[in-house]
Amino acid sequence: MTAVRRELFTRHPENPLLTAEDWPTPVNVVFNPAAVVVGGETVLLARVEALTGISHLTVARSANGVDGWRIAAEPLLTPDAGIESEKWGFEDARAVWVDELECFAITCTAYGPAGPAVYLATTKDFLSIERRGIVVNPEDKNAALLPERVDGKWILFHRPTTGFGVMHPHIALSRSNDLVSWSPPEVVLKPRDGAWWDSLRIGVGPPLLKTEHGWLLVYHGVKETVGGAMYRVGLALLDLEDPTRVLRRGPDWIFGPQAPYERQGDVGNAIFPCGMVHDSSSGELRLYYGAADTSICLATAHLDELLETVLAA
Ligand code: BMA
Repeated sequence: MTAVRRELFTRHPENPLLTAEDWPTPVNVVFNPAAVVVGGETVLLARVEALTGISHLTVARSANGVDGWRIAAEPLLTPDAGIESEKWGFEDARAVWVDELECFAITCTAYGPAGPAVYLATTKDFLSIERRGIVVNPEDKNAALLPERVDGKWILFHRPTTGFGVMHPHIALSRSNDLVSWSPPEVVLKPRDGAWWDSLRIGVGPPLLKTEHGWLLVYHGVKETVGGAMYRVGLALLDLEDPTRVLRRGPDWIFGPQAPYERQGDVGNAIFPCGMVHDSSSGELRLYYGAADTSICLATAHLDELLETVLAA
């Protein structure tokens, strides 16, 4: 009997949920959204690539997180004409509710001539935003803040791509007392070697989820192939008190490009998750991801199954 290889996430039958066609103005693509729940509604903060090639971040809201999306008339975060370090746009937001601050922290990439940098903004409602500016200098991206302090400090996961010997960029974390100045990066998770699915570079997906077993890390891993890069998704579990300690790392990817809308697009074979909503009453996880740098898609899983899988690693 042939073993049936089953992915942990199930694609929503209505995928792709959002494309450029759904936008009120002409745009090239919409992808890689942050995802949170605000007042019972699902709020996505989508990366919108305009017909200039430059991206901004715009909110889409839906009562059920699947359809009936209402797209904001104006971007929430768009490059300011006078600021060099964001002149090529804002990309790939992650958002997390922070009890202590009584607001959501949005981490995204600000892109300018010096390279991509980690940018922080805060909001209470995704209607208006407070710009806090660049918190980690280029080249760095794929950032997510933990929702609470660990050992008295804020923890920011990010992915530096410069520095001596960084050929295969890894996931790092920095610590801060004030969300302004951050400690030098400490290594958390490195790409695996050789032919592994996550051998070229890796980065945090959605903000990490606190569970009784540790911080659940859903990350993207890239493999270089003769056909181009393949972006897939994997799991790791980090120690709650010392998140540089990797308790478990799944060997297999748990979600990879299969559907036509993931295989083909501006950048084919890319699954890039930036938002995950956890329904604590049902245990359901809704993973919102960019498909082929072209559309916004949804896949669901159960937290118990993910934990079971990663704990067995
Ligand atoms: C990464 C980021 C993402 C993008 C992905 C695939 O480096 O720039 O925004 O979705 O590549 O192109």
